Amino acid sequence: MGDSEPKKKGGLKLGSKVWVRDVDVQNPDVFVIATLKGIAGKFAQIETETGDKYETDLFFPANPVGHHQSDHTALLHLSDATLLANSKERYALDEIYTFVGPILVAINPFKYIERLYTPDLMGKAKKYPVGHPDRPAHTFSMAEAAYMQLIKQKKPQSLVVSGESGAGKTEVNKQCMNYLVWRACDESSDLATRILESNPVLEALGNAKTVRNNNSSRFGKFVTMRFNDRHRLVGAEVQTFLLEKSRVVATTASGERNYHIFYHVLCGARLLPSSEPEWARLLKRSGCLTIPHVNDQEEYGGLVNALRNIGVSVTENREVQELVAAILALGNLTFGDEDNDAASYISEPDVCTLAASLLGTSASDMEAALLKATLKVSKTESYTIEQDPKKAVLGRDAFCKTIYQRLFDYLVVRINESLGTALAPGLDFIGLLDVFGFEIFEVISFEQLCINFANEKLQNFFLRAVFKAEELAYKNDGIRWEAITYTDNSAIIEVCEGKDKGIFPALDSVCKAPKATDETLATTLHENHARTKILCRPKAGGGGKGAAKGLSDKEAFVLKHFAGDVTYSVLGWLDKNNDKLSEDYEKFLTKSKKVLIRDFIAKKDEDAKGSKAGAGAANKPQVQQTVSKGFLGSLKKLLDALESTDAHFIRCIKPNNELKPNLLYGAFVLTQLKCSGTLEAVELMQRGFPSRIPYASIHERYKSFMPDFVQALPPSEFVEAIALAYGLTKEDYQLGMYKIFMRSGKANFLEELKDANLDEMVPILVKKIQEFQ
Ligand code: AD9
Ligand code: MG
Repeated sequence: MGDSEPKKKGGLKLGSKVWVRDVDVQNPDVFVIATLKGIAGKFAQIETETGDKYETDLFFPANPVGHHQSDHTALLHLSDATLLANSKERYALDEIYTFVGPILVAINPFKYIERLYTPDLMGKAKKYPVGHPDRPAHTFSMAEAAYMQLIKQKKPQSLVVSGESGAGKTEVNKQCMNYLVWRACDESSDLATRILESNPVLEALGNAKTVRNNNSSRFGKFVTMRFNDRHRLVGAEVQTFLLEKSRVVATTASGERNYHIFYHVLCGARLLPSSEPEWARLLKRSGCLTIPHVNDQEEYGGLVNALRNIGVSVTENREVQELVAAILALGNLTFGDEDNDAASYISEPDVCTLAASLLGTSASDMEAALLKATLKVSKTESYTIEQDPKKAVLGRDAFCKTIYQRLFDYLVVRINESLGTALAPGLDFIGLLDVFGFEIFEVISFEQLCINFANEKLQNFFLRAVFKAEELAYKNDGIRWEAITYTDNSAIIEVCEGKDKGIFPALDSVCKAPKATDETLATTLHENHARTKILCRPKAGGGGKGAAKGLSDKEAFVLKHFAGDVTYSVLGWLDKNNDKLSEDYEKFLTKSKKVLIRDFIAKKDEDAKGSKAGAGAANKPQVQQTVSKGFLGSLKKLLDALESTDAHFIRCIKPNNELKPNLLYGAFVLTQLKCSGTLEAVELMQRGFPSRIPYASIHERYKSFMPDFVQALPPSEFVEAIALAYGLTKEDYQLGMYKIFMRSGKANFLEELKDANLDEMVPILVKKIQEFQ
């Protein structure tokens, strides 16, 4: 919502309470409460409770205190300020979920609130339909809405959960999953266990401690839960995106760890000379070895069980652990002096032998793969060269990253096999999306462009879907709906993926050009987009949030995202995009005696060999194409799937960066509401009938001010009578099944009711009532 809102202050009286943007921009609460003392043109004289007086046009009518609403749209006055005030009032009462019309906002409590997850609450979510005043603002209600719509519309549904790192997306996903299992899974089936046990497996491999979250998911996930024609849950399928595989070999940020599985296997499986994380170079570099309240030894037991529960055999289970241990062993190898040696050698032959045996190969094959490379001079001719230490390190790291990614993909396939045995084509589904939020860091690179572009696509999808949902909300309540136009973010999407000139296609063509460098890419991008105002040159001395200061236009570009300007450094993009494992390493893998490695990790052409499940097709390694093509392909698949659904959105919000309970910073929350498109969605609702106030709540609150005969009216007539008596026209509101829908700013009259002169009101009410009886 923009700051234009205060101008719609019609009906505000002197002496009313208003929110005013604090002159102190550092104030983490953003707004302070004040009293309206006078109005001159569009400016108001305001006095805060501490006695500060000023004149401003940045003020917002406040709602009465002590009447927090479980749906922001039920507030009398709806603005950035009141949305924040309502959120804060609720959060202080441990009411962490609030609707904004069809959207649910969830603020992470950073503490377990037991009463929010009881079977009783699940029962309420099941009992009360959308729009009913007793429907709890809860993830369960969102899952129920999706389920009911699946049944009624006979159409796939999705629950799209978004938010920044640590905002609570994964927890919300699990709550929705738990609800759907409770709601629709036959008790006799062990499907529920298999579905729920897929989470610990995916989290062990794909989650890590970061500075933002002790259990941060480093991949995107779309789980489709499948229902038969009796609406019972019969299976599920997991699709994953963009695993951050660089973490495997480059966990250097202090306070962060590598993937959980490394620590579990190191201390639980006893496959390596030590079970202390200090032993492994890949784990010790960041200096962060443990997570508070997490025991990696115990987690190891949980992981082995979870793997067994999803159907992984004892042998396979062991081979998975051996592969993980092999990566740790490989990480400990050094190859001589990087600055002085022309040819590399292995300084730790025992560790190399151990890595070879864990991978089921001979030590000599392992050594050759690490130290030598085949150089092709023509189609038929090639010779072997020795790697210098720098190249040996790069080759080893690429190998570790690739086999880890393939292990991850393989286990997703195994999970899908375990969840998909009962799947038949054409089953309806509810998709649960747990996707990384928009990222603005100090160093922004290719990975963040992928993430932020995915967010632009999802934002575009969100805006279109909010329209559809608005339409549905009006339809459900029997309200007339006129389509509203809005501006979307198609322009930036075109700048990213547009044919030829878009950033991703340009990257692919620069990668193919001989002698091209990262600088060539930057220059090409600036030339391609010289006329757009969306991709710009970095300003002198930096520019854009999170920009690494001082980057030139040969090294970087600025993109104007919906969530703000971001500077991207193009350093290393050509290598990142061409990320392929060398033929030598590929051949080496085929020599393994381990079934897991030979048959799956080394597998290059999935289609030729055929996947066991078929269900894991989305996770097949994209070997031959560029990273950018593979990413765009899987994003398209996701959006196609989402487009086929009715989407229900859950926006997760992080209240503070300290990960502390009972602490909420207004400015921080507001920024996230903006980035998630929630404020934009409210703005969109503003153009229709944004205030949707249940009859029952108006009746309850105001009836004591009314004469007896008005009190006795049914709630909807009661509300209409007084709305008309207060001068609202038929254009200003519509009556729904449970609520009155009012245009922006038209709910003010409810406040004036308390001061109404009944002697004047009664004759007007009688007349109005007679008119429509
Ligand atoms: V990331 O993008 O994967 O880094 P998420 O998924 O958004 O992130 P996550 O769900 O992992 O965040 O939540 C972070 C932490 O907040 C959890 O580990 C819990 O400790 C805490 N949390 C989140 N939601 C709840 C909740 N509803 N109740 C209690 C919660 N704690
Ligand atoms: Mg997560």
